[in-house]
Amino acid sequence: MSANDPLVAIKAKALWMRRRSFRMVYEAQMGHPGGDFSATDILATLYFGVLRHDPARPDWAERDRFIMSKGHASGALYTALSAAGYCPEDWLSTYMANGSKLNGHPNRNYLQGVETNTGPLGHGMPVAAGIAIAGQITGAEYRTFVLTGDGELQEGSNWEAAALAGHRKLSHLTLIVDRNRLQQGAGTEDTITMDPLDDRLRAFGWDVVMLDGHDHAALLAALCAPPSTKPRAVIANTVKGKGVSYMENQAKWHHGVPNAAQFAQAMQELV
Ligand SMILES: Cc1ncc(C[n+]2csc(CCOP(=O)(O)OP(=O)(O)O)c2C)c(N)n1
Ligand SMILES: [Mg+2]
Repeated sequence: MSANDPLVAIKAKALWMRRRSFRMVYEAQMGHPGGDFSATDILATLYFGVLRHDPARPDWAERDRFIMSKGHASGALYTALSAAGYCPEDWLSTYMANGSKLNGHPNRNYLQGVETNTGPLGHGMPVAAGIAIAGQITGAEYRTFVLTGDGELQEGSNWEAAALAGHRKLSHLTLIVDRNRLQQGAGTEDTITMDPLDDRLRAFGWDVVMLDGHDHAALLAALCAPPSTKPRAVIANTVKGKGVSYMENQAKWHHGVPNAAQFAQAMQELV
């Protein structure tokens, strides 16, 4: 791995994002750190290795679009956008404070780089499908990426969008599923079975790749692969709370917040 290998930058950004987003949650005493940490490596790979974008021109017509459908993991999105140059780092210290542009859930009217407002689950996929259809009609080259939670896929709206995308062969649409097997307070398979998620998506007309969602090289290869003739789903197997020993795979860290000792321990582990 050479110094200008994108994987070196992605790894460094992911570490910074975890440390910085957890500080945001600690200072606000609110947030969704478990889902921030399962998505961090995916977002770091997207923003620092995949997306064709320009923070100086957030409305550039040919930019790749990224929609953070699991909007509750705003700590991961805001740290990625800040590191990419969409807002000054000191905005992060205002997370969820009165008057902040960084709400608990992302708002495109407040922060450039946010493609569409999210938070109510099940909205990102339909919007992403619409954006991909617009690109297909105009012959644009941009690609549209959308990240959903796995519990989020229990919302029926996702499956309407998946059927539409498969039917219209939206080759420039990529769905990434943060497959951490936990939702709010319970396991996905204990709530509504999602497996076999890959076969379900294939039946809807999608190409499907399954990988380790913390493996930057695997993510980079899957997300940079040229479009085929179908929409692509990347099922990213992840660990909710990834990177902090007491948080990993613990449902209570969906929206748990650290005390001073827990925060200090996390900073020791995230190195
Ligand atoms: C329509 C809707 N219902 C309920 C919620 C409350 N909620 C926020 S996050 C969450 C669980 C999401 O689980 P998952 O999609 O697996 O996210 P992750 O594990 O990645 O945090 C719920 C129920 C919501 N935001 N929107
Ligand atoms: Mg989940």
